[in-house]
Amino acid sequence: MRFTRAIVRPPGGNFAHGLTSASAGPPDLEEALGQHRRYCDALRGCGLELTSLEPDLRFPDGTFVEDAAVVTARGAILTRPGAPTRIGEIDSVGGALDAFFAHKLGIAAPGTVDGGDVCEIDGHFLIGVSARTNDAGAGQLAQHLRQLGYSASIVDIRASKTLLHLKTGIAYLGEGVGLVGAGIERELAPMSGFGIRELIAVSAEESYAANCVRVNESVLMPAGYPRIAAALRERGFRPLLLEMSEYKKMDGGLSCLSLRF
Ligand code: CIR
Repeated sequence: MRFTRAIVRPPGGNFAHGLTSASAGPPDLEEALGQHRRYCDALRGCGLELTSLEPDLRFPDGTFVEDAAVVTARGAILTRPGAPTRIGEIDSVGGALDAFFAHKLGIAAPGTVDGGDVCEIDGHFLIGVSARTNDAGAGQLAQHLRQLGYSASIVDIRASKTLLHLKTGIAYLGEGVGLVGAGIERELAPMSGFGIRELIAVSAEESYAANCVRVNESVLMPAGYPRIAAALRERGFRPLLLEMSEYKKMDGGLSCLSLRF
């Protein structure tokens, strides 16, 4: 799918108060803002027009806009994030989506969904049940997606202690090629059923690079993972490297900093 727009939100002054399981120390706000600016420049360089939301100090994790919605070519679905501190993030993201989508679907209690648990593979949506997305939420989302004319399947990743979200461990890059992190191949075996012709294995040392995003002709990927960058180049992809160190400290992957459509 060709993207023309994205929604982003720079981190606010209390970014360091967000949720994290990493023990890498607090993020440096100035550094994080610089990395965010370069991320936005990269999206613009791929031809996208950006809507940038104001930081909101009520939501220190609000920069991870991808978790608040699932946006497809045929419609947008507001999520209901699984972390109680993040549920209110959907209001401003929903407001921004109103400019582009006439109708939005939603996830109702007791369902929870984080957008980071949703991976599109050419019109098929893989939905991860995780610590954030529950069975009820995944079921509602699958129904909404089917209503929009897509297919969807649910994969339980709760046994994997290393994955916050499904897309922490997988990415679909287009042309039948995906990335899959080490040690979760079994959980993600269903991926091979949906037109995937090659799954590139990401080693444990480069596991953070399993979260990449294909944006038009480029693949945005975190800097510092040379083997995956080389594997992408070998296959004719154009990796665009972005420093993500401050977001990694907050358990954030590269994909979660934007909603692309
Ligand atoms: C959280 O724990 O919710 C945030 N600190 C990180 C969310 C990252 N989201 C994503 O990878 N989709």
